[in-house]
Amino acid sequence: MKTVITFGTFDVFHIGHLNILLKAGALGERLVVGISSDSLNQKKKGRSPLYSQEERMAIVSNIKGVDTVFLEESLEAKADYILYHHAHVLAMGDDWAGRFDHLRSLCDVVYFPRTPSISTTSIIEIAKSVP
Ligand code: C2G
Repeated sequence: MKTVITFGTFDVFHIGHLNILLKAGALGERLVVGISSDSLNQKKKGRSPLYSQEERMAIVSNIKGVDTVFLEESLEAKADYILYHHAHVLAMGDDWAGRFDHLRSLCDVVYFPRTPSISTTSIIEIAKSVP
């Protein structure tokens, strides 16, 4: 069975997140999603997500087509996660283009175009600007 793996924070879940999960899932029969932990976000973005890791895992695990979710504790551990989950394909949005090419010895690596005009940051900015 062809397994696809993808990673993300998926904070304030939106259509861009749904689109990449659907596109990634269409590449195989089993979709595994690594949800970056609160502490990893604190490290890489300097702030915690609005939604906790438990909430983000609950949302993503209930999206149709997602078979397994797990906590991504380190950005550098992708090879371990790919091997552990027996992934044949790593799929990511093209904001990460080129960043995971070194994993091509382990699995196929696919970058999808990001969904335009939507991001967690822009949603938070709009919400803040509402009087
Ligand atoms: N995405 C997208 N279109 C958008 C926004 C996001 O296709 N408009 C994709 C991103 O490219 C990524 C996935 O949705 O593949 C999750 O995005 P984020 O939650 O922003 O994930 P990020 O913080 O980039 O974490 O190890 C990698 C990290 O865990 C990725």
